[in-house]
Amino acid sequence: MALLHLTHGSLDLSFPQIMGILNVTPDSFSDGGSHPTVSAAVDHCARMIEEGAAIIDIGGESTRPGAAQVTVQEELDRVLPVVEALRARFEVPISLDTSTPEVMQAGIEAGADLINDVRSLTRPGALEAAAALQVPVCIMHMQGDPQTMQDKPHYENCVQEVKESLLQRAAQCEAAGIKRENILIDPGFGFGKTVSDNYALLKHLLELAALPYPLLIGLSRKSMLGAVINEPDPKKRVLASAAAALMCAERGAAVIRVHDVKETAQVLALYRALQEAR
Ligand code: 9MG
Repeated sequence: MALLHLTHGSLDLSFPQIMGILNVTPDSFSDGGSHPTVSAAVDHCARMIEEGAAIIDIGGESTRPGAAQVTVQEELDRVLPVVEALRARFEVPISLDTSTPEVMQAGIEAGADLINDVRSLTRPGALEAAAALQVPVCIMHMQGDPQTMQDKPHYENCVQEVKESLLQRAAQCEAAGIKRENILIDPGFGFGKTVSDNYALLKHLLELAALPYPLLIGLSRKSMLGAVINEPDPKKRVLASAAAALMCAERGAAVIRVHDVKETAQVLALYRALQEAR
């Protein structure tokens, strides 16, 4: 049984686990500004835990193309009170969606368990901070940076290049002192990828799941879904998100990062029933 050891409990990765998204940003692409107070944010987490989230991912910086830049202090002011309040009320594992070393340090001290960095610990000081903290990290593939990544993504072979890039970055993390059992990898759906790149990655996800690191996946409400179902409003992509989560579970995802926990838990219950059928 693959277990991810965390300060607050552990995650059994032998079956896909749900990571519930909590954006404490005013401008996130699908739920920006939904939680105006700390207490509203914690109530939303309570609902996600009740619905089946095994871990909560808290982020204070939007990575939407064109999103406003935040200062370190702004990010700390958004994230820390929620981490503290959530930790005071629940034992649930908490993930920090951040690229900022100061937020990693303060967030882990406030009770978070894992670092989820879409920039793969490339900001100055991030790799060293994560290694010193000795907590699990999720490193994600992105071509370019959030401001420009969707301008002209280009690959000769997206699946191969994403795989090689993740393996190379994971090796650098290990060389910096992060334990192999503390590294998760993520192909970064929508981060510097065309719609067809994203579907190639989804189709060949098993190749990434075969690598020696658990696979975390985020495609909840993303535009790759909207492009196929012709739905411009992210909030109306719930059914497509749940279906995509099921596809990821079937292709070896260990953690699935979602907005819609209840619907995802339902499809994963079906998946479990199928897995356990004789
Ligand atoms: C913060 N964030 C937004 N999308 C994401 C994704 O696909 N994966 C991970 N790990 N984090 C994400």
